[in-house]
This record gives sequence, structure tokens and C-alpha cells, in this order.
Amino acid sequence: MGKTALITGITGQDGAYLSEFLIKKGYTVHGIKRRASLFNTDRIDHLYQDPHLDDRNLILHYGDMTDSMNLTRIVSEVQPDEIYNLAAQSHVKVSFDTPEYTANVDGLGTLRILESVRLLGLASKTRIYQASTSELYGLVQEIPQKETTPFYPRSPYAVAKMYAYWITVNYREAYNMFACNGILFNHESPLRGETFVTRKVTRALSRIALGIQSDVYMGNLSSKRDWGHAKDYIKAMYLILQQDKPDDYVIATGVTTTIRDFISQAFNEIGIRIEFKGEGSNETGEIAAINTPVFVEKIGESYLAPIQKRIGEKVVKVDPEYFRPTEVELLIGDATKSRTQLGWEPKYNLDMLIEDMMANDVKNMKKEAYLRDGGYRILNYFE
Ligand code: NAP
Ligand code: F7E
Repeated sequence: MGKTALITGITGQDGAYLSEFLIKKGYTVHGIKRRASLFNTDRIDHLYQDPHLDDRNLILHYGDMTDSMNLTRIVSEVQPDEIYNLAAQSHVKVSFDTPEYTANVDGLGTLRILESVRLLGLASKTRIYQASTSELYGLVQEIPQKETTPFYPRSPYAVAKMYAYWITVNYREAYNMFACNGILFNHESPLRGETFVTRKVTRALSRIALGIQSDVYMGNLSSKRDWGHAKDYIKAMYLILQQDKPDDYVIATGVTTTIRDFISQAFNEIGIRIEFKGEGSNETGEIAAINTPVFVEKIGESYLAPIQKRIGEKVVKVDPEYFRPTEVELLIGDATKSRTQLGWEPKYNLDMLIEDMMANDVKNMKKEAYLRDGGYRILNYFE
């Protein structure tokens, strides 16, 4: 008999990769999904199975992190060996607009999971992974950040996650539960939500190159993030729950990059060199060179794609609307403990991550351009 896992936040980026990974390992995966007016299961549709089939390995339950009774009923029905608590209002900027809701879902939601396991008498059976975050380090007290670095949260999101972190530690110590925090630094992928900075950039650049969009407005270009690939990071979540003893681990690449450099590298990926000029909200990114000519073909004739005519144009601009009331300027993790104790090693570096994300978005936008303009066929890189 394989193990049974319950994943909250199964419809999110990490939930989707983790479900696929656990199913391949022989798990039966149960997931909690919110009711929405649309399906909202795009990321896991390839794993979906008809509820009338016997022996399903993916089973979805309606639920919400704000609803204790519903969570307790699901935990009771599923009797999971492992719970991966990934559900959260996960957008830092949005947490300034919805602080109470974020605290409820991200902070108290974690308590609800822990308490349901305890009340149902599952404390010695069910192992719990809590999706903690590098945002806890906020105004960093040490460089690089590791498990012992003091926290200094800088957003309602991070403060809520700080409660979740400590309540997880408290339940481990008070009730002997196998409850662990993965302190994960930013991780991205083609499945990343469209409003996080990396995906916003890879989508916008693909659209700019194809002439669907003229420019992109960004926030703080100088902050630095330690970006990894979500496919590597979900493996760490699994490893954390397979250890002999519960503990907390930092998961990071140890490399940090500015938003500005991420944008430049993503443009490079499609043969476009960009130059940044000016400062603060007056900073712009201009097209300095196009190294790979991009052709489009329509009804037999081929000509240069719209981007070709745009040398010198300002394609990246700053809108202070995207600035945060308090910013996390620098994150860089030290994952020595994970490497030595879990044997965790990331396969992707930043170049590979950007390549994966750009290839995916160029493919998506190519489809969009084709549908919109009725018959474009984009050649070269876009082929
Ligand atoms: P994500 O793509 O935003 O997914 C969040 C998931 O939580 C979605 O399935 C979402 O459902 C669900 N959710 C939100 N509010 C909920 C509620 N009230 N009740 C039930 N489900 C709810 O986030 P992610 O990038 O996969 O991250 C997974 C977890 O790791 C999150 O807890 C995040 O805070 C944390 N984390 C992420 C990173 C990172 O860089 N990605 C780093 C450190 C920690 P819908 O699909 O219905 O919106
Ligand atoms: O911002 C700057 C922004 O929204 C990264 C979540 O998964 O990782 C994520 O949180 C940086 C910030 O991620 C734009 O100011 C500039 O400095 O992609 P982000 P985040 O805030 O780091 C952590 C680890 C989590 O736990 C969270 O759940 O990029 N930035 N211009 C921008 N950010 C956005 N979103 N949009 C911009 O236009």
C-alpha cells in the first residue's frame, strides 16, 4: 500500500508539481480546492481522474483554509500519512491590501490544520509540512540567511507566515508532532502565477517581442532575490517529511540577482539586448540591439516582426504603484543544512530557469498572436 498525502493549495504552482511527484512515487494524493466560479484546476488537469473510477490516485475535496470544520472533516476522512500545507494568500503586495484575510488564511489556517490533526488523534501518524518562506527574514539580519538567522518580517504576509512558522514549532514541541518548516526562498516555473515578478516579465517580454504589447511597467528593479525552480523545491518538501526526526530547513540556491538583471537575461534569451537608463521611478529599459532577427510569415510572404523596428524604444518603465510600503531588498539563502542532512541539490540554475519560463511563454504568446492576427506564423526562435 502506498502512502496517502493531503495537499492544501493543490491548484497552486507548488501543489501541481508536488502532486505529480508524489503520484509518481505511488502516493494517493488528496487535494483541497476552493470553490470558484471557474474550474481553476488548469495546473492539475493532466492529473485529473473521473470520480467514478476505482483506485484513483488524485482526489479533490472542496474546502477553504478559513473553515475549521471543513478542514477537520477532510483530515478525518483522508487519514493522511503526510499533510503538505501549501495553501496561502501568497502575494506579498496583495497582503498589504488584504491583511486580515492573509492573517486568517496563512496564519490561522496553519493552526487549523495542526489542531485538526491533534484533535483527531492523528498526532503520531500524520507528518506535517508547513510552507514557510524566506520573507520571514525581511529586513535581513545576516547575509546569507540560514535556519538560525533571526526573522524580521516586512509585510502582513510575512507576519502571518511568522505565526505559522512558530505554531508549527510549538505543536512539534508541545505534542511531539512530526511538524516541519521548509523555509523556501523564491521558486519559479512556467506554472508561476502571472503577477509574480518572474512570470510577469517572461509573459510581457514574449508579448513585446511578438508585437502584442508595447511595454511593461514594473516596481522596484533593484531588489534582489535568490530564485530557484519549483520542480527542485517540491522535492525538498518531500525529503523533509522522510527524515527520522522533524526539523526546519532552508531551501535556496545561494545565488542572488536583481530584478533588473533578471529582465536583461530574459530579453537575452530571445536575442534582444536591453540597456537601463535613469533612476528610481524615472528608470527605463531601452532596446539596444536585436541579435537574432525575428521574422513572421503571413500568407506566403515573410517580413520582420514588429520588434525589429524598435531599437531605442523604451520597453521597460517603472510605475511606483508597484512599490511596496516596506520592501525586502535582499534575499540570499545558505542551504548547507539541506544539502548535508537531506541530500538536497537543485538541478536548475537561473539560466535554465529563465530558458524554461521564456520558452513556455513564447509558445503561449505565439498561439495568442496567431489567434489575434489570424494567420501569423512566427519563425526563428519562435518556431
Ligand atoms: P500559489 O501558486 O499562490 O498557490 C497558493 C494555493 O493556495 C492555491 O492553490 C490557492 O488556491 C490556495 N489558496 C489560497 N487561499 C486559500 C484558501 N483560503 N483556502 C484554500 N486554499 C487557498 O503559491 P505557491 O507559489 O504554489 O506557494 C505554495 C506555498 O508556499 C504558499 O503557502 C506560499 O506562501 C509558500 N511559499 C512560496 C514560495 C515561492 O517562491 N513560490 C516561497 C516560499 C513559500 P486558488 O488556486 O484557488 O487560488
Ligand atoms: O516580488 C519586485 C518586488 O512578487 C519579487 C512569493 O512567492 O516569494 C514571493 O514573494 C521582487 C520584490 O515575489 C515588480 O518588489 C519589481 O522585491 O515576485 P514577487 P516576493 O514578494 O519575493 C516569497 C519567497 C514568498 O513566500 C511569496 O509567497 O520583485 N518587483 N517589480 C515586482 N514584483 C511584482 N510582483 N511585480 C512587479 O511588477
